[in-house]
Amino acid sequence: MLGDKKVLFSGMQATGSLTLGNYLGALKNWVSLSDEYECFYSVVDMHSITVRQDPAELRKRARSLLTLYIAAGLDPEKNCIYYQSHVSGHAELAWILNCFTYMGELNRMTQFKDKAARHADNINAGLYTYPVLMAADILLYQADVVPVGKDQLQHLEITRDIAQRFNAVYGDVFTIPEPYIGSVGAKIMSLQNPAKKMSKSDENPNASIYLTDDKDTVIRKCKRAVTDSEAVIAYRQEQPGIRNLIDIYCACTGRTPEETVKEFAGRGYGEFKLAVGEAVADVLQPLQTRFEELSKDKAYIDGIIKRNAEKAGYCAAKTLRKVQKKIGFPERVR
Ligand code: ATP
Ligand code: LTN
Repeated sequence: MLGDKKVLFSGMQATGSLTLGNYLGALKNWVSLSDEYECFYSVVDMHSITVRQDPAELRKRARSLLTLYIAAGLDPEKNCIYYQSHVSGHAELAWILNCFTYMGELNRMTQFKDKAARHADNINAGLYTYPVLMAADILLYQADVVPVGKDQLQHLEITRDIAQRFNAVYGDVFTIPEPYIGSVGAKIMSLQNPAKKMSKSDENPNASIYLTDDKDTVIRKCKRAVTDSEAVIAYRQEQPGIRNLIDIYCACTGRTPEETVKEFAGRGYGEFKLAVGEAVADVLQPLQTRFEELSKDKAYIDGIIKRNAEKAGYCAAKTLRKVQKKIGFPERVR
């Protein structure tokens, strides 16, 4: 608890352009939860360097992502929006938690196995201990709840295990966090292969809708989406392409799958795909306008970066001091 509110922590990596999957699966839920909790939303740039990055590009993307958090509707006066690398407590706590994490646990992480296979020339120790840094992010702020997409559940599980192990030795130091998975948009699939999740690192640009895509591009991508030859708009497992488009349509319009199936009964795929494209473009357009406006206001964004890094740093230091004391590091002499 911070004040009378429970604490929420989440973050996104500044790698690649954000997709509609990132927005519907994560960012949109963040906005809807932001009144209820004391929120920390981090741009996790320290996680990004587990794969090679171009420095100028990383800096640019990190700033765009932070701006996008605000453009999506997170009020930076009420939510602590900051860069992970500006708060040294993340790295300090991660080191301590490394000493409470077993290699056997890390060996089981599916994201590590996937990324190691994709970056076989750079399987570094950071990629391996990535989940420990993520645990440090969450535990540093004593978060009660962590909104993520389904693919991050395994990392939440290891965070809970590390926290419980630590608490068992030193008493109630860490709050045990719960994951929060939104009901709609939890897993948006690729438009070119509905068996795969929509991902910002997909090589095929037609597979993902990017948050920066203009209306014509969005409609073109929806029209090209892989479907089937059933020629009926139904919400069922056997039609994964259409099902995914229905999920997208519902997440963008607030309608239910049943209402959508009724609305498009007897109509063709072409017409439905156009409606999906228009619904997506209607959601993205205000976000893009706000992003453009905010990007021009350098002083405003700089102020937020500075103030929020201080606020996050203050909260992080409180937990870190407590942990350092518990494990027996010497007290500072003032
Ligand atoms: P990458 O392809 O680089 O691994 P990604 O697109 O999977 O990236 P992340 O940065 O790993 O994105 O995820 C940011 C957040 O967005 C996470 O909470 C994740 O669960 C969520 N997310 C990512 N892709 C989807 C998707 N297709 N549907 C729903 N949520 C998603
Ligand atoms: N691993 C996450 C990003 C992330 C995160 C976190 C999410 C890093 N630290 C803490 C929630 C809480 C990802 O790739 N989506």
